[in-house]
Amino acid sequence: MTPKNPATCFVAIVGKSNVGKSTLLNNLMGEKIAAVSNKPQTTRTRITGVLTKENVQYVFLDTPGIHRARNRLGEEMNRMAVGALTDVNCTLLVVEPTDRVHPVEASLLERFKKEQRPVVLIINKCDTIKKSAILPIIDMYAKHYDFDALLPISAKTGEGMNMLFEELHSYEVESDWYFPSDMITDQPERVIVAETIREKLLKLLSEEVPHGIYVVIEEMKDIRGHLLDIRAEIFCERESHKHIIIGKDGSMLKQVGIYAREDLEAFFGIKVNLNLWVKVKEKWRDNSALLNRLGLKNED
Ligand SMILES: Nc1nc2c(ncn2[C@@H]2O[C@H](COP(=O)(O)OP(=O)(O)OP(=O)(O)O)[C@@H](O)[C@H]2O)c(=O)[nH]1
Ligand SMILES: [Mg+2]
Repeated sequence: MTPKNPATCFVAIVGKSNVGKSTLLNNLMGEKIAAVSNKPQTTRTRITGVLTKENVQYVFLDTPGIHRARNRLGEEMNRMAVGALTDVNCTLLVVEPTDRVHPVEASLLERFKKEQRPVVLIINKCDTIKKSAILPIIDMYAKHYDFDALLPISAKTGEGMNMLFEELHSYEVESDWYFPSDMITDQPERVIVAETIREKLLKLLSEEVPHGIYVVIEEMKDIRGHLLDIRAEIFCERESHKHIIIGKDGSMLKQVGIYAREDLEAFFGIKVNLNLWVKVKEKWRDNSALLNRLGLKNED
């Protein structure tokens, strides 16, 4: 058998907030590289997952959920999502199995029509509905766009993922790979650490507080290859939020640290020592220069 030529496949994962785009990215990768939470606006930047399988290199672009922006950060996130649509071979529009097309999806579909873009509709979270409910949802979406395929899946259980990979074959193009074959993401280690901590804050805190948080890794030292010593600063928007994040006698911060350390030890494969500090930075989500420094500004 002659070896196949190298091929690549760039895939954008887009949709409204909280539909499971990052869960899908993690499942496609077989590794957790993107933060996931039950709160909207979890993903703030474009996250690249690189998966090299036999002769094909897939480059998945997870994006922030498109939403009605209430601050500059939100505007940048929306821009980042739409920016990911340039130069991809395939677009996955991820939706939830509901009985109506959300306005965010309708407006994306209008855009796709103008561009005559090849789009695969991913109806995610199909583990939450009866099998008999899937067909009417497929019919409803099919009336709105001439999708290349409409696939019911569950990014959580993995159901339908084989079908998705089968579908992606048709978008491969013969080309040299863009990334080394052992690379899985373009996110630096410090970003992965910061995002892991932010994910735990999203998990443990209620609605308003975690959305106003960013995390900076001040120091990360590898001590003789068997201990990672990390000092992280958690910035929130108000003094009152700071108290909530720290919790009674430090209990909340301690729990954040326990959960984050667990994930980080699994990711890095060594022991992790985590020092967390909480600070206040008012109105940072409208601070353009800071957003730029934090890598939360769209560069396109
Ligand atoms: N039951 C079920 N839950 C899912 C599935 N996929 C994702 N979820 C849950 O849906 C919530 C949102 O998942 P995310 O992957 O963070 O969603 P997202 O689209 O990346 O969200 P944003 O980054 O905020 O736009 C989390 O609580 C996930 O556990 C699925 O297939 N089934
Ligand atoms: Mg996400």
